[in-house]
Amino acid sequence: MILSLSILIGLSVVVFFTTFSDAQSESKTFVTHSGAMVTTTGEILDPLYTVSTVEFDPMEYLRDFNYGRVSQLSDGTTLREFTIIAEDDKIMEVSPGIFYNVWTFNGTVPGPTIRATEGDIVRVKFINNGEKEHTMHFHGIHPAGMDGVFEPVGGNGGQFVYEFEAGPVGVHPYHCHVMPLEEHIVHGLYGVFIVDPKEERPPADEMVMVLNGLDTDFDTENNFYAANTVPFYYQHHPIQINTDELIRIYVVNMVEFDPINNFHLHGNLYKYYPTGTDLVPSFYTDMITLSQTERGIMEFEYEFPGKYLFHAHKVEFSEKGWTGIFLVNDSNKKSNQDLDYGS
Ligand SMILES: [Cu+2]
Repeated sequence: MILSLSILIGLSVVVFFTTFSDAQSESKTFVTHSGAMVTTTGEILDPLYTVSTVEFDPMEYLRDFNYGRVSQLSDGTTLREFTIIAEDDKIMEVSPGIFYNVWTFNGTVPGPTIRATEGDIVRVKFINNGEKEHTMHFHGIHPAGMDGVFEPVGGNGGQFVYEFEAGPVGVHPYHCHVMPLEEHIVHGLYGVFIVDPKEERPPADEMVMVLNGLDTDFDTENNFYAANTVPFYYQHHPIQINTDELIRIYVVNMVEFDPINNFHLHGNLYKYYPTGTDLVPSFYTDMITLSQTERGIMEFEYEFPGKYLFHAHKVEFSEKGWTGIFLVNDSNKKSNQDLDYGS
């Protein structure tokens, strides 16, 4: 197969071809827009030869929970069945003019948020329609053979069924675990797995935020950061919430290359449950720090209506996209249209 090697990153990067073979481990040399020379073994796809592009709506993803196809086993246990399809040939315009080769679970980055109750049986039919080998590695408790590490699933239709009991209670990442791991993760093969306690948490406006980075020039440094993939999305499309309503955020840090990330909320503090495994919060704070795959549950209510920022307090990350706004509507007013939230 002849690989077409070309520009992936819009007009900002010039690519010098060093190979036209399918020897994917060979280095390719780039000159970045700032003039630096970088060498990479990263995958390069030519958008002109890519059949499909990814459409991703971060607002829809935010509150979208996939509970699977539900049935009962003979002993009364709840069975939740999911089908997850991996692909690695899609292009997404992650920021205006910036086209990136995303590797996807069910067509998006992050993949779907999989949700079950502790003790349910989770059965995931995994289909690899990519070119490369991929797996699904769930964080949590399960048998070794279900760990998605030593059983790589071949591309072009390879299949594997992951089955395990959901647990422990909390919020966990899942991701591909094929080497080179950072390449498979940074291209987007990850998602969130929520295990609810049998006695449900109090009702809340629930949302998922995956903190991620995009290395669009393959130099093992991120060029963009985001909550839910699209830089600055929630700044330009504020998340509408209500005063005196419990907000619960399942937050997972999937940023590669940088050792830490963090989450700062303005005008408020939140209760924080690390990994979500305890029903009693460990912290009451406006700032948490997260290393790779660290995650937890945040809970808060706003007393006062208005616009409030949330963002990485690591300023480099917020200035490169990891920032957003909560637009808090006044629950006590019938219409919030006339409210002046400032500019
Ligand atoms: Cu993979």
